[in-house]
Amino acid sequence: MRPFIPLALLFVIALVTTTSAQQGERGEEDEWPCSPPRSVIIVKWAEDASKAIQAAIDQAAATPGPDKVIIPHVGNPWIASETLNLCGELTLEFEPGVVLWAKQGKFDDKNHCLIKDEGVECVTLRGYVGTLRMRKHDYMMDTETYEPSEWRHCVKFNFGSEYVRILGLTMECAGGDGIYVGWDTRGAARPCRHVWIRDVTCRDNLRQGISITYADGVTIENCLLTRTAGNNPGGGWTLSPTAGITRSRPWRFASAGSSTMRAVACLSTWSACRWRIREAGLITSSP
Ligand SMILES: [Ca+2]
Repeated sequence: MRPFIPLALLFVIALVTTTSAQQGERGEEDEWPCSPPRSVIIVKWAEDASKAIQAAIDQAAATPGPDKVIIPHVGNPWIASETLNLCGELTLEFEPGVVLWAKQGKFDDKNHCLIKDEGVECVTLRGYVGTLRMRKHDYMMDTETYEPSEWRHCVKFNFGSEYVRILGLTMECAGGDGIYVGWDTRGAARPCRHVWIRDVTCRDNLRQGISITYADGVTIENCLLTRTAGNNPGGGWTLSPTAGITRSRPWRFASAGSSTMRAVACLSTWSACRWRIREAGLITSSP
């Protein structure tokens, strides 16, 4: 005789299981050691968005404790003429509808990125319905103005930053990757540690949606990587190499193969792939 389990009890079991799963999925957030912002700085609109936003970030850096800098939605794109340098203990919040757009004719150096780190801790870039946009097609077509390159990323972390979150933003038309996390090029080979990338869309970027070449503890969840084209490998994402990585869960597109390059191949077409991946351990390649 089969044991009788009341429907209500089944519901409770299902609820507990779901809650446990959600807690497991968000478990790393429990490890987030950073304090919430104590003060808020709202950026004032300016023709040169870079100077206005950088001034707010510098103000946050000069203020003891964690701060939030808010870029408000003003109805027009914020036009950036140069790279924004992040400070520590910073939440950079893009209000819904905000577009930060690289100015035409700027970012001409092959390594110019829209946003980069300086080896800091406790940084959150948050922008649900917020967009970081570069000018990939200009970079490809106008080689007199723009030095040919595959390194003009929307967001670059490669100076050993720790506790980094990128949430909800769309990265598009980068002259490189939407997001790059890699080597500290200043000599000390320090990986970025504890990086969360969640609810991000990378669209129409030149080289990759996301590249992780050197990091320790990366969580990537619920991202949409699509329409990467223009420079090899031209995929959704790459981790290089995969040796030594401990996976806490299967890749969602495991049917495409378990190697990174197969994963890249899966995402290298015009088709969009939604996926979730969690990685723990050192992700590295030769410098
Ligand atoms: Ca501060």
